[in-house]
Amino acid sequence: MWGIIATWCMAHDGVKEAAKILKNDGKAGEAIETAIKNVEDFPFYKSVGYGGLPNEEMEVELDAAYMDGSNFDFGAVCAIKDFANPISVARDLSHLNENSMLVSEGAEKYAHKKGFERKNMLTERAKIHYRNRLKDMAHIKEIEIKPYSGHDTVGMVCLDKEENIVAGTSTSGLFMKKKGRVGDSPVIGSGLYADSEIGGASATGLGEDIMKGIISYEIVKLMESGLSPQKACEKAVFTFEKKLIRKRGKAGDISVIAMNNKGEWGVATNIENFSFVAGNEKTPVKVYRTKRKG
Ligand code: SD4
Repeated sequence: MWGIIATWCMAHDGVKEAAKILKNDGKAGEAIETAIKNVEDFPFYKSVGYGGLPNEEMEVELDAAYMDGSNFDFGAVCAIKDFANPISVARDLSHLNENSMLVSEGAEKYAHKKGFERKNMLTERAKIHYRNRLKDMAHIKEIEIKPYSGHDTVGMVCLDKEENIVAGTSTSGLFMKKKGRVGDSPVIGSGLYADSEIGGASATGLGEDIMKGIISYEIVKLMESGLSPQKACEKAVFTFEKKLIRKRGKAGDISVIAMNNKGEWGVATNIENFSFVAGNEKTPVKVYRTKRKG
């Protein structure tokens, strides 16, 4: 059985490409990198790669991570600038035993040395969004930082025919974030987790809250205890949301996807509208739209 699931409908074309690879006996790692690069390369997605919305200082700082559930290879880049495909750098780093998570200049130096494609990731369109936001902000006292709704982080879980599970993420993080801010997406256990003996999970939403719940790891552990991917996603999101509200009076946006090593998938969200793309050997890849249930 092969299968793939990804956050947000923007992942559709990339997931289709990945599904072809998986169908033709390709590996989960290759499939996920291909799919995420497709999203990173498209200029109109505002929260990932080229065209991603900038930080307070009008710089596009990107986060990405890659985890191979068969051998626990893990690599991540945080706040990397001027490279076309952060996911590829993260995947390359994942083969290292040490130094596999690099930030800003360190990540850029590594990517440059390894010959990854350099690119100015700030588009004219993103500059317009930035300037408009500055104008809006002139009218409010405090900077309000919100994930750019509807077009968010790409998170993916992929299962190949050899039962390897790989998870990956890529994001420009929150629009107008502070320089150097890192969210959940490149953080193991939070933005993503994969264990081929069980399954994988990934999250999108307010990174600061997602990290407090180590939510992707939690989902994989719940699947290990026998829960279906769907039940595991629901339990992780809603139990943690309740806890956040108990402790802090509020909870940020949290949406999650998961797939087990049989190709069964699950999703849960605490927001009004969440879209995802999924498919497996038996069910063709398509976009699904879901709502908060719980
Ligand atoms: C972050 N979780 O940087 C990412 C952003 C995101 O929906 O997923 N937005 O916090």
